[in-house]
Amino acid sequence: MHFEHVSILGIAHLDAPHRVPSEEIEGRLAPTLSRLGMRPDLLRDASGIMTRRMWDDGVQPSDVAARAGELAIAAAGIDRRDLGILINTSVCRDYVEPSTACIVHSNLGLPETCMNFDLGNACLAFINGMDMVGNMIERGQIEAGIVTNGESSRLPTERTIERLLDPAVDEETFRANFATLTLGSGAAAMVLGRNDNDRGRRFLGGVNLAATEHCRLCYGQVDGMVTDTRELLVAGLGLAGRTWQKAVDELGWSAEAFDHFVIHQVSKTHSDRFAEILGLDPEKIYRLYPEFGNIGPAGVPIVLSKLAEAGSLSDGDRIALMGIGSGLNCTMAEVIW
Ligand code: MYA
Repeated sequence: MHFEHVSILGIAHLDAPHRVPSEEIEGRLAPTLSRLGMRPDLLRDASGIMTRRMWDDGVQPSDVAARAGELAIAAAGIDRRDLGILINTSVCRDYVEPSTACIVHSNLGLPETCMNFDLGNACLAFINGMDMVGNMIERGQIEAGIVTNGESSRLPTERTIERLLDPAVDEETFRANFATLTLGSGAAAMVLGRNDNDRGRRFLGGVNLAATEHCRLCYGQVDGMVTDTRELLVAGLGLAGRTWQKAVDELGWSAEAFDHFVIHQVSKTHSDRFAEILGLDPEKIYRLYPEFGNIGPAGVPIVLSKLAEAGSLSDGDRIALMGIGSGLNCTMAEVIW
């Protein structure tokens, strides 16, 4: 898909206030790490994640998604009555029903004409949401829309630590639960609209591929995630490589042509291997995971927002948004700043 009429009008993120260092988690898990003969600094050393953030106890995904939404609407400088759709893309939800989107919609005081729903696709959902809003703008169905996300890793992290402290836990169980300890919390939102009169930053859309034969490599519930980390890394890198090739073939992409690669943030190993396999300049990849961990679908928009906030983006910069979600699904899309 190549959009001609879609712009990012406003983007914003929120960092959760509480820093939870990996060292603290390793300290709590010391009896298990020692009993299983694992290094005391395993989490920091293997994943490259030094700390992650958490919200106050009791904060709901909709609370922080709406706060990020409010900031993105302000940044876009539009009247919220012009928003034709809100898509909430969090993995975390307030309830099974109603949708988190409708609570965000209510918190933001959006009009009755603004359609709203949740879109779930693991860590890929935010970019999928951008695509859906982009499609509706491109065909003239709406003038503008908003994608929101609020993730809270407090419950799965706490429950996983509690479970792993059970003296009956063996190495296999520990390894299957390890990825849960890499999760972090955060929120992001983006307003997209028609780019008439050269408003905003252009969102061009991109390419997608699925590899659903790997749908059971990483599965989560509200209180924890079970992951085959080795197989997921191998299958994820394979899918990312094929998706990149599709972008090369269909969109004429080349590694040299881009100024920034905004990638899904999982761990040091994933980022290093991803850059190596695709031949990307590692200097063009902003690394969120060391300080914030894996914030799921919020990771890509948070990095884009942080780059913009830091003044690291110049007019005309070509930015690749590269997402991959458990399932597995992969999207690579382009923004021209
Ligand atoms: S799902 C979220 C998935 N998240 C993770 O898997 C994060 C955690 N994983 C990692 O950090 C790496 O995969 C690890 C392996 C470090 C696990 N439990 O050389 P190694 C030890 C405990 O074999 P690597 C999502 O986001 C091992 O014993 N310890 O490891 C959606 C050794 O220790 P020692 C473990 O292969 C989909 C050390 O680590 C475990 O380099 C994402 C190193 O061992 C374990 N399970 O990394 C798809 N495993 O030295 C991914 C190993 O003491 C896509 N160890 O013996 C990838 C592309 C990303 C960008 C894409 C953009 C499009």
